[in-house]
Amino acid sequence: MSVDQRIEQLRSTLSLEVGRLTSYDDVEALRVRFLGKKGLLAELMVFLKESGPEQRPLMGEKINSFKQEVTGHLDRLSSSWKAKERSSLLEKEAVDPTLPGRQSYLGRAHPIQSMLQTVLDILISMGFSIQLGPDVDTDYYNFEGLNFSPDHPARDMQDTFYLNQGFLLRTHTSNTQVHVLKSHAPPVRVVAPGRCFRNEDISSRSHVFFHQVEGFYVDHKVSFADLLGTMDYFLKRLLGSETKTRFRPSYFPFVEPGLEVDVMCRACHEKGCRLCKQTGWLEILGAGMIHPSVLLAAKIDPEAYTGYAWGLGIERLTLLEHGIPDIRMLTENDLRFLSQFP
Ligand code: FA5
Repeated sequence: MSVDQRIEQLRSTLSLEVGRLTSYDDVEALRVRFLGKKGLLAELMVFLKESGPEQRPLMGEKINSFKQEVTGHLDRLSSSWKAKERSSLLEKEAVDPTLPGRQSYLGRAHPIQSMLQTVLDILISMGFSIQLGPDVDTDYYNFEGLNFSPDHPARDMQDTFYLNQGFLLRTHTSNTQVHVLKSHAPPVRVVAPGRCFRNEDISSRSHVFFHQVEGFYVDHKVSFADLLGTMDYFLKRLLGSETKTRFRPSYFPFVEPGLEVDVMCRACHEKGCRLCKQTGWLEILGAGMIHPSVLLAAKIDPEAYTGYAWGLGIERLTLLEHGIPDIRMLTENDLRFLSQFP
């Protein structure tokens, strides 16, 4: 084959390949294929080597001019593809400067978190220190160590989410009492905030997921009067002295005697509403003197030590504080609702 025939062949290959180009990168790949060190044009040098001295200058000229032709052609293609790609990128990323700017919102604490912090601040100032117990725990810490025997009817008071391998989601923060009393010798004066879970019907005042703050104090000669005085002082600091509270006797297997505290419903101002079940009052905490069996299970001598404990619901306090009529509003994450809390 003569050099002219080979050049003609390469010219038609090039025009075929140009018809298949889809991008700037394709052009550059074609450039390497034709003009690269081991490219198709480099192969033409074989014709030069094999030619006699009188044909060589003419052949050199032909090869050179074909090389320039290919280079020029590829250069034009490459700049036109580059321009095409740039303009489609601009189109894709087009910004409309007439659009109004996006408003940015400052984050703020969730009302439950704010209430939790307020409660803890007061209790810390009263000499309590924070301990955390596990959300996932065993039957022993949630029930048995708190004087609930396996078939104790009071277990039904707290419907439980059971997990596998003997674990459960704690139904109250009282599990922390058992953990702490087992591992710390008295005196202990602890508050234990945390999440609780109960497999019960959701209503305007009860949810399957809520927060409690447990508090307990064990020492020589801790009395029921100490419990009442502590609760009274704490609630006055939290709610103000004008907010009415009432203490009622109640039953929990892990205290004796036990009580519950109700607060006047601020959602309806005692008129009666869905939140307070038309009673004008909302129960916010259970409390009592720690049962001797609980102390014994933690290897604390109930003859030498006594203690009190309480468990306070944070959601109910938050509802009362802001007059929110339904606990579900606290977990719906509706920004129109949440942005009302400074
Ligand atoms: C208890 O959970 C006891 N562990 C409290 C306790 C601790 C008593 C130490 C004695 C000594 P109770 O189930 O009543 O008790 O719950 C205490 C508070 O948690 C309630 O007053 C309420 O404020 C809150 N609470 C309970 N269940 C729910 C629920 N489903 N949704 C929202 N808050 C709840």
